[in-house]
Amino acid sequence: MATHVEGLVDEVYLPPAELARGAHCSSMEQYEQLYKQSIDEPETFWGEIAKQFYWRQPPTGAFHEFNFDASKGRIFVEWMKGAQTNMSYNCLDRHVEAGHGDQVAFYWEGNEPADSARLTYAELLQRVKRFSNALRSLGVRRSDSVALYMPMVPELLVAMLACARIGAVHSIVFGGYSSDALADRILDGHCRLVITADGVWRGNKLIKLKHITDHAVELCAARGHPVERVVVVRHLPRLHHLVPSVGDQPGGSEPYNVKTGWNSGRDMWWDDALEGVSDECEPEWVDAEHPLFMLYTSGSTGKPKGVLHTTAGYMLYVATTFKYSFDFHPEDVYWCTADIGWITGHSYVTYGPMLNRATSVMFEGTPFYPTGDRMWEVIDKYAVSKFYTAPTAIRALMRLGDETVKRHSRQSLKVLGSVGEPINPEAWLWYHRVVGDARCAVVDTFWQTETGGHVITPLPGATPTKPGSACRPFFGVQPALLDEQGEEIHGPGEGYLVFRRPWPGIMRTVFGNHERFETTYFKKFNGFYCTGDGARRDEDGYIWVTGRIDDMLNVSGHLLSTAQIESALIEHPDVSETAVVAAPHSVKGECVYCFVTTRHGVAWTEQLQKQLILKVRERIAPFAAPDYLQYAPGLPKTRSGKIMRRVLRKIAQGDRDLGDLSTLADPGVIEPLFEHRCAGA
Ligand code: 6R9
Repeated sequence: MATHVEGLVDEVYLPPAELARGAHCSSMEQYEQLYKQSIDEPETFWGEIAKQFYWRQPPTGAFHEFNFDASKGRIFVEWMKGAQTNMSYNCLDRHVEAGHGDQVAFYWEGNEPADSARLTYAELLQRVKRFSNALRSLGVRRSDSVALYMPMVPELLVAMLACARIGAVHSIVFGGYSSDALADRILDGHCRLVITADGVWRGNKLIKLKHITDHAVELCAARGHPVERVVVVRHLPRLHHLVPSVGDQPGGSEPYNVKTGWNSGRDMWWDDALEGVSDECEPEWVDAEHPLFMLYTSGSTGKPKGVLHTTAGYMLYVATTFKYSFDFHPEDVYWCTADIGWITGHSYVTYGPMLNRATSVMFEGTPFYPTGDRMWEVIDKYAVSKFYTAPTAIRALMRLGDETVKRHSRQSLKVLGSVGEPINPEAWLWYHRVVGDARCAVVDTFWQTETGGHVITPLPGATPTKPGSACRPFFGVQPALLDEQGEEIHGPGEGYLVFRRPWPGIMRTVFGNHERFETTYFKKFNGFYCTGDGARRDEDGYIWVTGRIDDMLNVSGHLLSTAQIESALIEHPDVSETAVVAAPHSVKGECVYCFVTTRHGVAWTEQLQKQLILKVRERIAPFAAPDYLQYAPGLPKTRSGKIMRRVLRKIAQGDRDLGDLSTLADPGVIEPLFEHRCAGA
């Protein structure tokens, strides 16, 4: 990493004066005041915010109830129970009825710069109503779950809002996952309907979504779960094919025939599903605690968890965090580069911006296609003022040099957001000085799929920022740091990052497994929600999230569990044991480093390594593929047989300072592991 910025890292960056002047929160005094009210009087604080939304019925009982202490019974969180509302009504009808139907909701920017479209709030509402009726006519009812395996196209927005409109629960699976991973999620979520597309170009690569879905549906059938319907968006033919024909890959000769494997009793084009449906669609009025969506996240056991979010609390929370963290104003053009398949896309591409009636950019492509200028071109094309991306993208773009950025104006930019993993100070400073010309606020937003929205973040018009720190808690959020014994660390110090009480956007359960919800998040420390991250608090009360302290890896902002990768590797008949650890990576943040012990007599060949990589790609996703595979004649274990991952992490980094080895059963395993270490890691 560059060292020329040393010294600046300790500096504090004040909110840009111009931004602070008109900001929703424009000083730390105001922040403290609002924060205090959110903690002392949550009902008044959130009750005031609730007034901007449409409620069919007000809450019937307490505005807010919860139990956060597993020793006192079942964990639960409720906001505004008994109130009735509808998310799609609040995202769409509310704005159209107020006369804003002609406002652009989304500028859609395709993978090819020549492909673009715009969608107003009124158009989107009309499409959502029609597709809601299509879903109903396909038999989807309130509380049914629907799987969405789609590219970043307008139909994805339409599908998710249509589910919300009819009270169905969407379960979006990121379009980069394999058929195995998709099948696991369809099964676990009991989805009988899957919405997908023929395919999508990501840069130069064609992803055959329909074929992947077909395979996933077969896997589900083999496991006793019939998927009744697959609705397919016809996306590829409407694109400008500057990319070499609809061939397989650039230079590939096989044309991609989406109709191969078409099952006419099951598969249906999106447009055909809309045939003859009505333009009118009364929303399903649902309870405040009615499920809105589930979204799978990696679990430390290896089995993904369906994180379940409900309606009202999530609505209050994503709307408010969006408004304050980006200091959103009606004249803004906002762009979040995340795929909707991740929580960042759910909360800050779809729901947060739409609840605030924002005009956003929705981007199908990648930062590097057709060139590494793409981000800056798009920013100038739409005059983006609020930009939100991930540290891994920032680091990759930083490598292309300052010139690539500087030859574009970027005058419209005001706030630069970061999310997904800890941002290293060098990348933070580059983002601030080069991308933002030192005149924009950088907001490093810490949160999780489970938290629904930002929980620790600066506010751009108020918070003096420090490069690498997510700064202070959002309204309603009370963080604490605990040591291994669960004792609270007051003042400066480092420990487990936990939260003392719920805010409206926190997850409510793990779909179909409430017990797992309680054990994963609440049983480690009674009375606290445990994030699984470590953090440090400095003298100013600023929080510095240091990263996962459980068996989780964060590769380019995507969470993966070591167990999940290990179980894919161990399926190979030549493998007897494996251990996967995170190793530092200059662009991805962390990468996947695997130790593999082969069965007796099996050679460690290149072919075997290729097969192992393929296994992981098939079982999980290409982005989970091991970066390093090292042969391990033996693994370091404690006398009770536990693999000592902390030692393996050091070996992966080539660090000989292994710490306390008194519990190591066989010290003889260490030296050979250093000998077989992968070069370059
Ligand atoms: C939103 C999202 C959650 C994990 C989280 C932490 C890491 C996210 C961060 C950050 C440091 C930030 N993380 N944002 N770490 N600073 N600003 O990414 O959700 O995919 O569930 O990942 O990501 O480790 O626990 P999710």
